[in-house]
Amino acid sequence: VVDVVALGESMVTFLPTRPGRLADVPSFDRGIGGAESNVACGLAAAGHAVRWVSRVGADGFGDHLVEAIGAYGVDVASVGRDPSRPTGVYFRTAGDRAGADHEVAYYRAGSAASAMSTATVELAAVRAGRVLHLSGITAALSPQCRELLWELTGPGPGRPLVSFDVNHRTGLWPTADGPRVLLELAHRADLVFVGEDEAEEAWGVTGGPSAIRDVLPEPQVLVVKEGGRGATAFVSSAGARGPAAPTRRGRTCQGPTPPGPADSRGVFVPALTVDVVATTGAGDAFAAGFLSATLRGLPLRDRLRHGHLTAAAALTVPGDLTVPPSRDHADRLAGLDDHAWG
Ligand code: KDG
Repeated sequence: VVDVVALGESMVTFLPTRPGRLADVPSFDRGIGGAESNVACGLAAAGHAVRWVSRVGADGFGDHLVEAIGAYGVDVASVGRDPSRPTGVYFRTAGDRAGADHEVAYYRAGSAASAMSTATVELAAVRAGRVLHLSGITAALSPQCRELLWELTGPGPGRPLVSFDVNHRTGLWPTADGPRVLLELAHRADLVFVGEDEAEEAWGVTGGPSAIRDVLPEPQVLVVKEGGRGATAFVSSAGARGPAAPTRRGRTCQGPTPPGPADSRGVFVPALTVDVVATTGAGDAFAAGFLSATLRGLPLRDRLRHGHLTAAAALTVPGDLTVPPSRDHADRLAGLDDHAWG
């Protein structure tokens, strides 16, 4: 049984070995980037059965991604290899704290993953989990990638719970229709993650989490990330039951434990205060923690706490990907009383 399938492009990431402009730094360390595979690795580290679906080139960087993501315990058997297109790579500045000059240089146009489509990806493998995790990055890669997301977020029998991280990457969109496409996809998802700043930048929504909920009333669960302050989750009554869980006979039933207060005003949980090294990948880590707790049927407040805990682990390392706290450790920290959570 697959708990979560994550579909999206991963890239070899080059991280400068010291701070400074890309024009100045002389050497880089190799890492792994890719919002959806970051989520997959976080979930695998938390003990879930996870599959990553993508396409990479038939090249050394493709080998590395498949091996390294597989080493996290993620099922990579459905990752296609494309001999005619390269694996994407990207470079970014080391520090990316707010206010610091942050540069991202993508070399991914025409990549193997940008050729993902309803024809080149095995749809049955993508739909095989309880949860399907997608992000808006895929929509920016090519028209066929966009079509693939449209298909996967459409109605149909046996559709998994569709989790969608808006991930608006302005530098990736070749045209101005990114915000509109992302909003349409978010309307079609069951669980949406969006940053408060992202909603303002993409859709011009000011007024905080409830104003964003007004724009996105459809998803059963909406999580608005409010930067270093915390996050607010809204759950409609249908979403209070969690994703379908397989029964022994192979049919599905709803998740075992209701999450607690389903509240139209939203549930806010403050973030942890940490010394931030780099924010890249923190949103993915948050999604992994939140999804893990959702799959375990934990109450909404604990889902947010687990999101913050795994995000904190990612915020304190330079790379995109981190090893989150163990499940036991995270459970202990999430179980601390409200006072300890600020
Ligand atoms: O969320 C982190 C990702 O943005 C990073 O790992 C690289 O997937 C990436 C992208 O497309 O920017």
